[in-house]
Amino acid sequence: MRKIPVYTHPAAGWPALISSARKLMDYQTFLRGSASVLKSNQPQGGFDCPGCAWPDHKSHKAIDVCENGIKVVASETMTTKADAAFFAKHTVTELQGWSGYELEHIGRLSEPVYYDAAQDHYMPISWETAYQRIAEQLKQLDSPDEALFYTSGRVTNEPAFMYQLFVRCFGTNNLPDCSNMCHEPTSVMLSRQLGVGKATVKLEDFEQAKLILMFGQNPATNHPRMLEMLAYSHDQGCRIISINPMREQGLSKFRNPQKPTHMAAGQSDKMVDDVIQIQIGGDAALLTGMAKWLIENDKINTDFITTHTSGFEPLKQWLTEQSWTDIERGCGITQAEIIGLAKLVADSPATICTWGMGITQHVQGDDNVAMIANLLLLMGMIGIDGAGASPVRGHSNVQGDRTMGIHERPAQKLLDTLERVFEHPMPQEHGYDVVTGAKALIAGKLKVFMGMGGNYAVAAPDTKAIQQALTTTQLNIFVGTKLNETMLYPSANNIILPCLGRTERIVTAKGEQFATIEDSMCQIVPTQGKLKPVSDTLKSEAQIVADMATHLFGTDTSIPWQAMSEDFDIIRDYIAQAIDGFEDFNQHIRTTERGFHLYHPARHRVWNTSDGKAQFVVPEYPITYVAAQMAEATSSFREESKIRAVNPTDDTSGNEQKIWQLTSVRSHDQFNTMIFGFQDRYRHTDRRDVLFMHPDEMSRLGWQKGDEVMVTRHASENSTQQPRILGPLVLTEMDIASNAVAAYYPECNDLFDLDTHAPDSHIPAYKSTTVILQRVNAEIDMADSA
Ligand SMILES: Nc1nc2c(c(=O)[nH]1)N[C@H]1C(S)=C(S)[C@@H](COP(=O)(O)OP(=O)(O)OC[C@H]3O[C@@H](n4cnc5c(=O)[nH]c(N)nc54)[C@H](O)[C@@H]3O)O[C@H]1N2
Ligand SMILES: Nc1nc2c(c(=O)[nH]1)N[C@H]1C(S)=C(S)[C@@H](COP(=O)(O)OP(=O)(O)OC[C@H]3O[C@@H](n4cnc5c(=O)[nH]c(N)nc54)[C@H](O)[C@@H]3O)O[C@H]1N2
Ligand SMILES: [Mo]
Repeated sequence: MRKIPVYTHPAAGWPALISSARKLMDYQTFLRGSASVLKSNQPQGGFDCPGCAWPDHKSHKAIDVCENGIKVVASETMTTKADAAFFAKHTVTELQGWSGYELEHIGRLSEPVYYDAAQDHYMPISWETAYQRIAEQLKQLDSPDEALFYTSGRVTNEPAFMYQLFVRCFGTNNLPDCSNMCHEPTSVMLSRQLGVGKATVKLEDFEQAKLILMFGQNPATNHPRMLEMLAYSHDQGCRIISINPMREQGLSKFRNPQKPTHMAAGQSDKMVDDVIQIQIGGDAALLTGMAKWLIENDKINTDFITTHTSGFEPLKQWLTEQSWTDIERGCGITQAEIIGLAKLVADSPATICTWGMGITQHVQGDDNVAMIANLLLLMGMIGIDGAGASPVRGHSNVQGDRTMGIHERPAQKLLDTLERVFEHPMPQEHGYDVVTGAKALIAGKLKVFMGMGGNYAVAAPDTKAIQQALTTTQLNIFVGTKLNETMLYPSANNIILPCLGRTERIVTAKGEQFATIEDSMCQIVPTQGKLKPVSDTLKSEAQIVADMATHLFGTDTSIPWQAMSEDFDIIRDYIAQAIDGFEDFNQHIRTTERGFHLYHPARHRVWNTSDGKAQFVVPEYPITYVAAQMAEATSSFREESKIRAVNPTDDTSGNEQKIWQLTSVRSHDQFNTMIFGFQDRYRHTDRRDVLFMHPDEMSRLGWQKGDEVMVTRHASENSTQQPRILGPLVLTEMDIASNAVAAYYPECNDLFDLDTHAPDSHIPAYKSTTVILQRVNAEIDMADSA
C-alpha cells in the first residue's frame, strides 16, 4: 500500500496565521484589514465576521477570528478598485476569459456601471439613471413573475427584510437564495420533523455533549472557529467521530491560536477520535443500519417516542425490511463497524449530530437529514442539555435571510402578517427556487434577473447555460462588492450596483447605523462596520432597495422606504411586528450583551409540526441508491466500451474502477466562488485543477500522481444530456474512499446539471455525480501496447 501524505501540522496554529497574514499582504490591506479583524465578533460595536455562520464564543477573547475570517475580511477591505478606469481598459469579452482568482483580485466594485453593447465595455452610470432604467424595465413586464430576485447569505437582516418586502410588493415570491444550494434539505426536513428548520443546539450544549457525530463537514477549512469548541468538548471527555469519505487532515489535531502553550511550545489538542470512511452518498444507509440495530436491540428511548413522536411504527417496519447486505452495499462499510458506531450512540447520554454539505448536497439530501433527525428522535436527544441537531450553516447570515422572509415558498402566516402590517396585498403563489429559476431562465420564461449579492450562475449547476440565458433577458441587476462571472454575461439592460460591505460604516442622515445577523444557532447579534468605505459612491443594500422601491412605486406609498433605509430602528420595528421571536427587537438587541437567542420550540419539546408531534420520516430513496447508480453506469459503460474504448487504460474484464462518484469540495483559500489563492495545505496541493484519488486506486489503474485526467459525467444511454467533460485535472493523492474522487467547487460545476437534485428541497447533487475518468496520455499508452 502506498503511503498517503499526512498533514503533520495541527490545524490552525502558525501556518494558518501566516497564511492569513500573507493573504492580507497580498491584498495590500494589512493595516486596514488588521484593524478590522480585531473588531470582528466582539461584544460592542464590532461587525459580525462575514466568514461563516458559526456562533461567537462566549468568552469574548481579544480576538475571535480565524484564518477564514481574516481572508474574507482582507478580500473585502482591499482598496484597489474595479472602477470606471478599470472597465475602460478591459472589454467584457476579455473579462469573460479571466479566472475567478483574477476577478477576485481586481478589487472592489466602486461605482455603478451599465453595459454598453456597442463598445463591449461596462461604463459609468449615475445612480439616478440606473434606478430609472430599472423601474422602467420592471414596469414593462407582463407579470411580476417574469422577474427572479436572488439573494446570497451575506446580506444582513435589515436589508434582507426590506428586499423581500420590496419583491413581494412588486408582486412575486420569486425569491431563490443560496440556501437552495446549501442547507435547504435541513430547512425542509427539520421543519417537517421538528417544527423549525434550524439547529436545536446552543453553543453551551457542546460543553456537555458526550458524543459528537460530525457528518460531511470539514470545519478545519470551512468553520475554523468550530475547532476550538470541538477541542474543548474533546478535552471534557466527549467522543468525536467524523463520518466522511475523506480523511480530512485538518481534523486530527488542533493548535489553538488563543493558547500560548500551543503557539509557543508546539502543543496541540486532539479532536477527532475516529473517521468512518463511508462511500459517497452512504450516509442514509449508515444511519439506517444504526437505527435498525438500536431498535432491534432495545436501545431506544421508548418514553420519549411514545410521548413526543409520531410515525414510529412505519419507520420501524421499514427498518426491519432493510437487509444488512443492502446497508453495507449502501454505505461501503461493514456491519460490525456500523454496529460499533450504534453502540456509541446507545451508550451516550448526550449526543449531538452536526452536519454540512456532505449530507445535504445529494439526490438523497432530504433522506440524509431525515435519517439524522430520526436517529436523534429514537434516542430522545432533542430538548435535553448537551444534545441535539446542529446543522452548520455557511454564509454568515444565510439563516437570518430566511427568517426575514427570503423564501420562494413562504409560510402562509408570513404572507398574512405582511399583508396586515403593511396593508398591502402579497403574492400568494409560490415562486422559483435556484433550480427551477435557472430552468425558467434557460427556457426564456424570465425577463429580469436580480442578484442581491452572490454569484448565481457560477454557484449553480449548468453554469454556461445560465450565463448564456442571462444574455437574453431584458434587464439584469447585480448588487455586489466584487466583480464575478455572473456579471459578465450582460443583457440589453445590465447594471451593476456597488454596495457597502460588512466591515464598512453605514452613515445616513440619521447617523451611523448597525444591522443584525442570525448565526447557525439562532442567536441574533448586532453587526456594525467601522471602516471608511473604499469609495464614497457606495450605498448600503438597504438604501439601494429603498431607492428601487421609490422609483418603482412612487413616493406616496404607505411604506416609508426611505425612512427605513435611513434609520434601521424603523426596519427593526416592522420586523418586530412581522416576524415571530423579534418582539421588542430594538430594545432587546441593545440591552443584551451579545444579542439574543430566538425562541426554538423544539428545545422545549414543543413541536410546531402538522400533528403537534416530532415526526419520524421514512426515506424516499432506496439506501442502495448510489451503489445502484454506479452499477447501472458500469453496465451501460461496459456496453459502450465494446464499441469505443473510452478508457483504454482499464482492462475490459469489467472491473469496477471505471465508474466513479465525484464529490466537490472547498479549500481554505476560497470563500465559495471567491478564489483567494491556490493553496490547500491540508490536502497538499498548491493548485486547484486537481482530482483527488486514493493512491491504492492509482496503483490499481497503473496511474501516477501528477497524471492528467479528463473527467466525463457519465450519461446513461437514454439520457438526452450532452456529455459534460472537465479537465485535464492533475491526479493528487488523498485518503478518500475507494470509487470516490473529489474536485474543487466551483471549477467543476459544469459537471453538475439542474435535473439531478433532491425531490423536495431541490438541492443540486454537488456531492455525488457518476463520472468516467480518462487519462490524457491514454492514447499514447495504447499505441505503446499495440
Ligand atoms: N474557507 C471557506 N470557508 C467556508 C466556505 C468556503 O468556501 N471557504 N463556504 C461557506 C459555506 S457557504 C458553506 S455551506 C460551508 C460548507 O462547509 P462544509 O459543509 O464543511 O463544506 P464542503 O467543503 O463543501 O464539504 C464538506 C465535506 O463533505 C464531505 N463529503 C463529500 N461527500 C460526502 C458524503 O457523501 N457523505 C459525507 N458524510 N461526507 C461527504 C467532503 O469530503 C468534505 O469534507 O463553509 C462555509 N465556510
Ligand atoms: N459544486 C458545488 N457547487 C456549490 C457548492 C458546492 O459545495 N459544490 N456549494 C453551494 C453553496 S453551500 C453555496 S452557499 C453557494 C454560494 O453561492 P453564492 O452565495 O451565490 O456565491 P458566493 O461566491 O458566496 O458570492 C460571492 C459574491 O457575493 C458578492 N458579495 C460579497 N459580499 C457581499 C455583501 O456584503 N453584499 C452583497 N450584496 N454582495 C456581496 C460579491 O460580489 C461576490 O462576488 O454555492 C453552491 N454551489
Ligand atoms: Mo453554503
